[in-house]
Amino acid sequence: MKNALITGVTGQDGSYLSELLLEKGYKVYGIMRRKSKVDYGTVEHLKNEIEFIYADMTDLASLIRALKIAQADEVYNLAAQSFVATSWEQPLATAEIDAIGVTNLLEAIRAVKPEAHFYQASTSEMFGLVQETPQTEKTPFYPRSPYGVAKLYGHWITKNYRESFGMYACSGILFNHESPRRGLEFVTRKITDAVARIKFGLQDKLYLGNMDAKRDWGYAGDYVRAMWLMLQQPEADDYVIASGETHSVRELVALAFCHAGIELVWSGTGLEEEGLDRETGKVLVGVDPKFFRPAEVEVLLGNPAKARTILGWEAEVGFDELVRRMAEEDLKRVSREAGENVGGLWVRENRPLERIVGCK
Ligand code: NDP
Ligand code: GDR
Repeated sequence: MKNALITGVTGQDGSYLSELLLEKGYKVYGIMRRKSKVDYGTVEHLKNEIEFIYADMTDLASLIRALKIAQADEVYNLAAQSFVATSWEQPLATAEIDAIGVTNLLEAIRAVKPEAHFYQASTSEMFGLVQETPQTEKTPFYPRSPYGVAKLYGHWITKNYRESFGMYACSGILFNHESPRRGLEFVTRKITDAVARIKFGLQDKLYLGNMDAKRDWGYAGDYVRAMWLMLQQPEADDYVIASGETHSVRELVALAFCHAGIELVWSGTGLEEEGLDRETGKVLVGVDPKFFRPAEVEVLLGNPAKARTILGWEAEVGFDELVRRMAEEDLKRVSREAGENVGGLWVRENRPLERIVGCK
């Protein structure tokens, strides 16, 4: 039996990765921060299967202690201040956790278990102002946020420890990946949650920032498989993990509403842009400048050819299916919260009412 240590275990990816490793027979240790109340986040359902260790990415001593307890064969560093918008509000905390934190963890591994295989959660945000499309492992970086800059440090220090000390250290350059477990602050989940709340009368309108932004969105369950595959190779290396498709925020909004049986029509431009319910004429989507970023990453599109060839990795869930899963989970949850069972249809058939056929 192998031992794995996951930082960021209570986040979206931590939960899918824990499920994968437990299924494969690993003993899973997860790093957790001390909070005012115990909060297992996305791994509440696994709280008896994961062994939790209190530690923090900014506290080297706690990471050394975690390594000593876990004696991990594989270490997955998923912990981060991961919300790009917050990185302008807390640039120093972001750097402490997302940049220096990686060195803390690498030092802890070097001191306690230097032969461990290490995974670093790098990101497409490092491409930022993109220098070529689609982006590959060889595309030059140009980060556009304090988050992207901090992650770029984490990326290079991982490569540097591989080259300097011969450590088995990999970076996965993962493009956006989402799921019904995504935090509500990220745009996909903000949208699917709002669609459900609007559908069941708990919210009037959804306000967004830059709807022209385009992202290469995939499904988190597929992406954690790639993390594991990276650590099973004979040599450590870096890989782009992406869907190879890009879609705008506006497309995602329209598709999510479609899954709730609402067809949107758009009017106006820029800050005046609105999305209206075609049937009722009610304005359901508007723009709020507070959601724009000081510097934006306009478009991302990854090429996962290297991962396909070397790791044999393929995404199983495409964009349409991803949005459908997220919308339906939120519609189910909110319908329960709203106490509205819509004649029992949600619970019985597990699908939305009056769904528009062929949502696209
Ligand atoms: P989440 O925001 O869902 O999870 C982040 C995790 O990091 C949480 O468990 C959080 O714990 C933990 N954490 C934050 N600060 C610290 C700290 N100081 N010490 C210890 N733990 C801490 O992120 P995701 O699951 O979406 O992403 C996982 C990783 O992958 C992140 O590093 C992210 O930057 C990166 N990434 C994500 C992509 C995506 O599209 N999801 C794409 C590319 C990279 P707590 O519950 O205590 O807050
Ligand atoms: P991102 O994800 O910044 O790509 O980082 P997010 O979902 O926050 O934004 C995606 C795009 O949508 C635009 N947008 C909005 N975003 C949010 N959150 N809220 C809004 O109201 C809104 N309106 C428009 C944004 O401007 C942006 O262009 C995610 C995180 O998971 C990172 O940790 C990870 O590294 C990258 O993906 C890859």
